[in-house]
Amino acid sequence: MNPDKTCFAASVRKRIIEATLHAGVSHIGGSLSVVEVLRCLFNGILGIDAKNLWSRERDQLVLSKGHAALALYAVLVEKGFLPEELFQEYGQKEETVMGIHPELGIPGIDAATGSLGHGLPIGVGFALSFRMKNQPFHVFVLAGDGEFNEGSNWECLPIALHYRLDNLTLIVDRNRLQLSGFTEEMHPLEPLGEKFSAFGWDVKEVDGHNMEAVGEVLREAKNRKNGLPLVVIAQTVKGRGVVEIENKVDSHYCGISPEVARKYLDVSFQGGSGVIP
Ligand SMILES: Cc1ncc(C[n+]2csc(CCOP(=O)(O)OP(=O)(O)O)c2C)c(N)n1
Repeated sequence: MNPDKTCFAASVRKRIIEATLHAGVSHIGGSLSVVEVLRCLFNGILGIDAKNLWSRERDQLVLSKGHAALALYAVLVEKGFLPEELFQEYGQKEETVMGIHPELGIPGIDAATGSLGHGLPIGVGFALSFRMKNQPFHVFVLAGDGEFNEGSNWECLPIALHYRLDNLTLIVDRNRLQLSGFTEEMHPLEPLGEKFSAFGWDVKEVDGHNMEAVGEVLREAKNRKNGLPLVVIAQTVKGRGVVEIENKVDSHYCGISPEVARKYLDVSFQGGSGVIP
């Protein structure tokens, strides 16, 4: 293991594709859409390193869209936080902690998620606890846009404002798709930013695949002291990087053929260059 090494979006994408190929099926679409956000969080935003990996006394990340666990595992293994042998168990073993959804007990996983609509409530609790204990840590919650079908998410918004939780940042992966269709056709969310604003939250929008822009907005998020919780709406593409499934409903939970996988896995890349963005 080489703890705390830089991870690159291209290598994370390759791992997601390879693991999907071997497992036969995964939540590949929603995993590929959050690669840049996770990569930025783990490269210099989250105060997490090999020494405090298991600690609650550090910034916390709640992957509320728990079905995208494969993306998080891929980042953790690239960072050297998750052992390679454990990662290789994904989709290969009945008895493994490398499940479809993240569980406590896996290095770098701060909350067990998978049942949608619970990550933000957990994140509000973490942030409130840091505030009450006067601890300087920040909480990031990464949620899907389809997750805003869940009333529990909306119930949290006034609570976070009431407690002035500027140590809380919600990132919404706005890929405009949910399990079986486009959000605006199934459960319309727009104008999403205005809805968060109406709850008194600060709102920012960013191109969720532009690493520099994402890094900047998340760095600023961590340094805020204005008493307002923040939502970052990250405009993304479901399945990003694998053109065969990009922006397709079926990308939610599917396999990848060896031919398609080979197209992406065979390219030689160094540090993020190559065909896979
Ligand atoms: C409470 C709950 N209801 C239903 C599901 C099944 N489910 C898994 S993913 C998903 C769609 C989520 O959409 P979104 O949050 O937009 O995820 P993305 O499209 O980014 O993968 C659903 C309904 C679940 N995990 N939890």
